[in-house]
Amino acid sequence: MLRVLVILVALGAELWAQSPALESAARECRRAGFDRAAVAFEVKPELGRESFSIERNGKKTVIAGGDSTGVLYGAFALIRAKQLHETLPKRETPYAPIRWVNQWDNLDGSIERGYGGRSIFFANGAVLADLSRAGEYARLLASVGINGCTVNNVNADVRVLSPEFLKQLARIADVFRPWGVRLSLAVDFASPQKLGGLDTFDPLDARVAEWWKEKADEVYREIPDFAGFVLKADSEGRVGPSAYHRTHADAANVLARALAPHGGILVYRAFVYNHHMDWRDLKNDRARAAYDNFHPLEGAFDPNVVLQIKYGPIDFQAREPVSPLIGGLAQTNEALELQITQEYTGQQRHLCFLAPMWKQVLDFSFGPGARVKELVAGKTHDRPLGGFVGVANVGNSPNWLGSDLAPANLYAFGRLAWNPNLSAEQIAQEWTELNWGRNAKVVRTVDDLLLRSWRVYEHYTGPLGLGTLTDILHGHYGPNIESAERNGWGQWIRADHEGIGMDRTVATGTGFVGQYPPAVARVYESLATTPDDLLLFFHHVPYTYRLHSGETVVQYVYDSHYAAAHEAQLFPQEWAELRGLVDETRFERVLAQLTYQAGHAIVWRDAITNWFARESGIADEKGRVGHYPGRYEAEKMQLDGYVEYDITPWEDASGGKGVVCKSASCTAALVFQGGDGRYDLAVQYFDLPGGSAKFRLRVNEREAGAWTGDLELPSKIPNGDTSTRYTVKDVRLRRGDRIRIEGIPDGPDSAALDYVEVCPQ
Ligand code: GCV
Repeated sequence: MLRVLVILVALGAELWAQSPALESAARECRRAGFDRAAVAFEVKPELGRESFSIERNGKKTVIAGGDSTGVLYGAFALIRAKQLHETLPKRETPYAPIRWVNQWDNLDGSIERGYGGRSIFFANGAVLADLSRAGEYARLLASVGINGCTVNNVNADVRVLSPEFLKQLARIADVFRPWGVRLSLAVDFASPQKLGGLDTFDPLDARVAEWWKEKADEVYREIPDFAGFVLKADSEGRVGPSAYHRTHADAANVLARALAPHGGILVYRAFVYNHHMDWRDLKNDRARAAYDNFHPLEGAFDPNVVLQIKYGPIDFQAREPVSPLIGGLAQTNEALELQITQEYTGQQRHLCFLAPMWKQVLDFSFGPGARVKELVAGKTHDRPLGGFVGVANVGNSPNWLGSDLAPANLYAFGRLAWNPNLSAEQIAQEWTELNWGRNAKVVRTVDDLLLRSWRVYEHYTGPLGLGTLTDILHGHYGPNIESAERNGWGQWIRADHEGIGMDRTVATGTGFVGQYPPAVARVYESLATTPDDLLLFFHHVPYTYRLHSGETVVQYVYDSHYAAAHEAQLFPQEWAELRGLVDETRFERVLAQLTYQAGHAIVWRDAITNWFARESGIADEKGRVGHYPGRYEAEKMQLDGYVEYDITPWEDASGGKGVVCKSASCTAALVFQGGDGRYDLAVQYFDLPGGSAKFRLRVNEREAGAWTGDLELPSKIPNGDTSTRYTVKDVRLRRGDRIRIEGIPDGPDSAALDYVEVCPQ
């Protein structure tokens, strides 16, 4: 009964919103150069919600939509086909009803894990007066078929539900509406108490239920097409039903019942785990948490509840196995949560196109007819809701995400949510042609960079299923392997001098493997069948354990890091070939980004390989790790004003040390000991935020380079987050030349240095 009600009211809301989407469709077609008389629209409900067909009728192109949003999607499909010179799609239906983005925007205008500037919705505790960017965002989302946007952080501010704020939020919904994008809100579970003044937020208390009901009624008075609430509860310090010994189903249902009469849905995040777990207990395992918490509640959720499940059991790492909870539900609606914002995948400073990873997730099979895409879209069991949620975190930077290549991930998310059967290659090509033009060399180069980038990133960060190996306690950016160990966060890799990896088997480990259906569990339970890519996620092995490839674990780590860091050096070189073929502004920006990435890949390579060498006591059989011919450590140079500084963790700097400038200006000098020739001169320095230190590089008295350290990187101290490389190419050097760096600090930026490397050309 409730299910029927949900659908009927949702249709009612759609009729209400019909004409703005049709107007948008007409405007978009005109904007794309279609003659007013050349395109006709019609609404044919029999096509189905949000679906469209495109037909030629004489000289006219007729776009029919199952509803007005369907027409709008048809218009965008027509425009895309025109721009890509492709044949027109005949008929399309979205794969799943939920195709949402989440924004983790705070009301002060900051964005949690956002790398694309400030919020386009909020500043100083209020909704922005000018919402034109928000409207443009909705247009962008609609162009790839996204139909919902949660505008505030899942770590929700209770004020969003206050009467005055709801009125402001209604203005965002107004600018979304013409694009078929429905607004949703993340809410604080304690709202009845914190905002409503009740003495409880117990979900089974009738007063609490009534409070949520009245609140939902109020929300719908302000925003008639409101999509629903998102709830993060009992997770990472957020309050939840455990405060009253209630279940997640109790929590979800009380909100869901308030929303149901309006056709709204309640999206409940399955990202629930104990972040104070005892790391000494080898049976403890954060990966188990989602399944352990939610699987027992099958059948207890109302039909308008959707569980939003992160693709992996930990947290958006560069590689994880698919969350077993996705395959473990048959009666509960589910949505797959992917992360567009590159929290653990390079924060938009590194190119990391995620579609190839997402495709592996979507195509992962729990058994016949039970691939992830089918499960989350509710195709396997009779589940009315489901789909895809991408954490986007766009900001006010001109390119939305703070990088000119990162929007490929937003595009890919939308396209896959619409049709997960598209290939990563097709999506990359579409995005490239739409954004960089159709020059064959440009398309080939950009596509190739995109499609290699995830594997490259994975291989100079955390391979073999170890997770990203970044600093999990702070910025989630640079290397800090042991930050994962010996604390309650549960991202353990269980490394010691003998071996590495979490034993998650049923036989001897945490039993996590047993959460998969038997056919899948058999693969992961056995060392012989676990894919190398996930080996250390599932098993603890000695460093000398041989992979399927024949290499030992430790040698593989060395080799893959050298290979991937080398490939990252090629990225800016390949991009440089496009000079003159793409617009100069973006060309230069991308070149700077890829050059930075190439330098940071070396930081990663050295940190991970040195750490493995020390921990395992096993040398690199190719003699590279720990041996850096041409490298001069700053702390061993002739220093004037600079003082030695211990880097934490030690692996984040060459030799574990750097130097910081304690005066108005400092110098570090060395005498070149190599042979006469032409070299690239690389200076590894620490670009600290809050100031723009200046550097000058001289060979004898000749200036070879000058630069400013003006990046805003995530850490305030010299470490793997801030370590940055500046390279001057093709410098003529003679034995005995004096190479000198002058650093001029600026406020907190102490012009810190790690080393100079003289690299033969
Ligand atoms: C919004 C990770 C992130 C947090 C985020 C959390 C979540 O832990 O680091 O910033 O919080 O995931 O998804 O809720």
